[in-house]
Amino acid sequence: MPYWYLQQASTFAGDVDNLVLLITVIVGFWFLAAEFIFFWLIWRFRARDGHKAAYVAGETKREKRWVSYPHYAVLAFDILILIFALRVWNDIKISAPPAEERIRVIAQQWAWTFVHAGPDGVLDTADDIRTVDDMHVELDKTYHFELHSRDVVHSFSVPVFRLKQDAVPGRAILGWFRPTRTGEFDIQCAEICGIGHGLMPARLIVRTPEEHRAWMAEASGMASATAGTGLVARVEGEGQ
Ligand SMILES: [Cu+2]
Repeated sequence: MPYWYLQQASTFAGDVDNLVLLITVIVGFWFLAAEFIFFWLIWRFRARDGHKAAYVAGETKREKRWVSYPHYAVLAFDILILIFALRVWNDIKISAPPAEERIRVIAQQWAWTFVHAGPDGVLDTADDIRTVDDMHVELDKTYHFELHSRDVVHSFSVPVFRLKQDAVPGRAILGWFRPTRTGEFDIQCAEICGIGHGLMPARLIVRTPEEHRAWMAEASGMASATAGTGLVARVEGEGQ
């Protein structure tokens, strides 16, 4: 299943994978069963000497069972999948645990800008840290992200988090995640957003609290060193 080759790095990644596994098992079992019955019928009712072919219109109740019973089964399994899917959807997209920190994600053709709260842990203060194409977060901390787009529809996709959210111009879309594994992972725009869409990846870096603090100290130093040179002013000036 997906997690055999793709790491899980958020609290809800396992729930998404289990849902995919549930659907795969249900669909896989009935796919194999249907193929097995299909080939068995072909073999069982093959042309043989002394047997005349019958014209079956499928009009009697007994004959219609081949259609109606699978219909009932599809309905029952759909409801089962829906129950699990709504639970997972609610946990990821509808309700969110309280935020320990907020992070702003800004998409544009064709780059990602991340606004980190900085050492004080509060967004929109002087010590905010802006980066382009790399997002830095702390292990086991609940983040609320605020997703913006400066131009067209993009999609913020973080496969190891099993998180995907469209960015819509004019809207600030809220979501959450809580990293559960340190390391460097892929972020990719998952919405065709123009000719450079394929050139819109970014990196996610999850660190332990100590390493994260060290990164913040270094990044804050760099920001003040480049302040006034115009190097970062271009990105900062564009706001949300
Ligand atoms: Cu994009």
